[in-house]
Amino acid sequence: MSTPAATPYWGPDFNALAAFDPDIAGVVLDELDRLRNGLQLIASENFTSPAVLAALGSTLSNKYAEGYPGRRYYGGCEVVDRAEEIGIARGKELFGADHVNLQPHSGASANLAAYGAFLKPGDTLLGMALPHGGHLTHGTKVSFSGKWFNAVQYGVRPDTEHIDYDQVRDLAREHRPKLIVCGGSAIPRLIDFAAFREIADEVGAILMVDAAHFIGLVAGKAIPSPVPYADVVTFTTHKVLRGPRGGAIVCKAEHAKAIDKAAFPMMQGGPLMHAVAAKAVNLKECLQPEYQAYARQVIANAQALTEGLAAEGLRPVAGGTDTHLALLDLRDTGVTGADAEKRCDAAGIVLNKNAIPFDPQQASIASGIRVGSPAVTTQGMVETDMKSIASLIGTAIRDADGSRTAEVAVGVRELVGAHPAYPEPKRAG
Ligand code: DSN
Repeated sequence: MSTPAATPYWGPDFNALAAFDPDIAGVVLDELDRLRNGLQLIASENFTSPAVLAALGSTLSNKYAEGYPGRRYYGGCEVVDRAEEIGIARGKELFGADHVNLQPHSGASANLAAYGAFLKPGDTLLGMALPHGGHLTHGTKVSFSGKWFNAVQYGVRPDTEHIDYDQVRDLAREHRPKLIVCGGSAIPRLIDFAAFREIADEVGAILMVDAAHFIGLVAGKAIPSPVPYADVVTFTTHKVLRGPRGGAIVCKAEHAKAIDKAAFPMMQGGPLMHAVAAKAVNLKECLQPEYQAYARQVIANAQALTEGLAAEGLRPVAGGTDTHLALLDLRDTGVTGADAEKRCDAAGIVLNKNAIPFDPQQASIASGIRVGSPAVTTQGMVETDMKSIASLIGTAIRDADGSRTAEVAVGVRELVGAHPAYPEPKRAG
């Protein structure tokens, strides 16, 4: 049998994988089945296009390209240079940005690079607390951000569950952070970037926006952009944006050198050039007019889903959503987030338990769930489908003994059957 390395190979070839490694081919097919047969409502997930997947599965994966286009530490980079240059140009155009770095392997890596550009160990950063909707890398004690820096945390107001800008200002005045970060993973409402800019300017801090969750909505011109306000914007490329799994950074020209040096060589070695190329493909997709329609529909769907869930007795945190995600307080139903996640999962509805602000439960149980519309919108679902999904979730959550799981699963199959995420794969035999 020929080894994969000896086989002439130029791109994705599922038959080669199936012939050589049926175990992993089976995993790939089963995961495709899982995606096709369930409702994917994880707010941070989406379905990438075949074009993005083709770039990801290409021989660009073979190339070491430490450095930046035209300034590499390896020979033979003249071809992959083109992928990075094209991607950077598209990113600048899409976001109106001075500078783009497509090399971070992930959102956490992008954040580490941004901190590395501006902070030294022990410096103070002000970020949103994870239990209020922030992110691990915004100063949580278990992450490098809370271990290496003096992390001060703000949250939301108890009455409105919107970001408490008075608290942000008070903490900034008291602690004089070198960097303020806004953004997070469970913030349903728009963030007031101008307010953050004003506070950062008052205390002389760098303003970093972690736009991972909502950068796709910015790319689709469906919500305001943080780029004019922030010194640096970090994001992942695989959420609403719909690109490959990975990270990216855009920043003002004056910070370009510091950001590039922090991404490489401070924080990473060789970039993943297949992922960089896939990011470039995705950025081209985002420049198409259809993408703007997609971004608007993502929000319309999230709002319809939230209204439907409210009608099922689930309380929308912060009163609703302006974005792609909603956080629902389940306490009126008497069901925990963990149980709700399990019951939905049993019927093919994939979502996650999530802490709500001031949650009386521990995070592994949680009083809430988080739902998002990016993936189902990619499938072509619209507001009426969201109402059906809300009703299925309501039924699943209240179904303590599992007697209605099969009925909900039928409803799920009907929806995904009408809007397949990907074509049905051909299985051998
Ligand atoms: N884990 C991601 C999310 O689900 O929001 C954030 O990093």
